[in-house]
Amino acid sequence: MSARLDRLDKLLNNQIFQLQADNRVFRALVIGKTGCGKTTILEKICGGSMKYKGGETFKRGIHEIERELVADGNNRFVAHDSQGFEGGSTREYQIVQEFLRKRERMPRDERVHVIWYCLQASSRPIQVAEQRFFSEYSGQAPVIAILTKFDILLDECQQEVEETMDFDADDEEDEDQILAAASIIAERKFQEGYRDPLMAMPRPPSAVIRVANVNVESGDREKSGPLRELLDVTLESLQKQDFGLSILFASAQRASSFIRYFWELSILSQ
Ligand SMILES: Nc1nc2c(ncn2[C@@H]2O[C@H](COP(=O)(O)OP(=O)(O)O)[C@@H](O)[C@H]2O)c(=O)[nH]1
Ligand SMILES: [Mg+2]
Repeated sequence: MSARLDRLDKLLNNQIFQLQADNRVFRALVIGKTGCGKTTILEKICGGSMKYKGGETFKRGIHEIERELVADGNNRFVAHDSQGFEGGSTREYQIVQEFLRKRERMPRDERVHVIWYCLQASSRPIQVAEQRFFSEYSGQAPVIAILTKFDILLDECQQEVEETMDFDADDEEDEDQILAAASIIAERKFQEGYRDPLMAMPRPPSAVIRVANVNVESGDREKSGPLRELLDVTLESLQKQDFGLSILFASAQRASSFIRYFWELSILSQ
């Protein structure tokens, strides 16, 4: 299986890809507070550690958001990073708005093709920053809201269950029940605390998803595990807008080779 995948990989990389999308770049803006897991997601999606393009020679005085992040060996997926609107920071908010407006007037490859808005899972409700962004955003790029570190929320729920219910955490059967109860509570927190309120905003995201254990190495060739839903909803929202963009995303990402093959082959059969 793996050898066949490798052959297909080479074939697609060397031929089809160059025919279909030579030199085209997929561009994402990732918004979220420092430490919420943005870089970890990007590294999985882009297939390597993220570095600023142009490195040290980059012009001074240009805001961080303008700097292009790419993974080693993959120039096709370019990311921009915003630290989010901590405490409702108006300045960063304006910088993001201006960046998006400016990019919309630029040539195809310079535009932002998707926005991943990251929020770390916690017991806190959505903040002023999110309320503002999802009330006012009117750009072209689809926005996916991502609740990060869902595993931590699940752990917290598990502790809650252990403390409040009459279970013995050392008993295997009880352990299964604790986990089942904790999953239900965590899922409800996700839906009622994040998904429903965000989807009820005046300018709701295309989708609200959660990701867990993105930082855990799976050792699996198909690395997409924790990010499968992110890949799926991103592809789906892009496809609604512009089929070519969804192909571009599928071939620029490095988290799932299956998705890459499937979408690249779909362009051949058009
Ligand atoms: N528990 C947990 N930790 C994560 C997850 N994703 C990232 N982290 C950790 O959170 C920390 C900050 O992640 P990073 O990607 O650098 O955040 P950034 O500042 O938003 O770019 C790192 O120590 C990561 O290993 C996750 O899904 N679950
Ligand atoms: Mg980072």
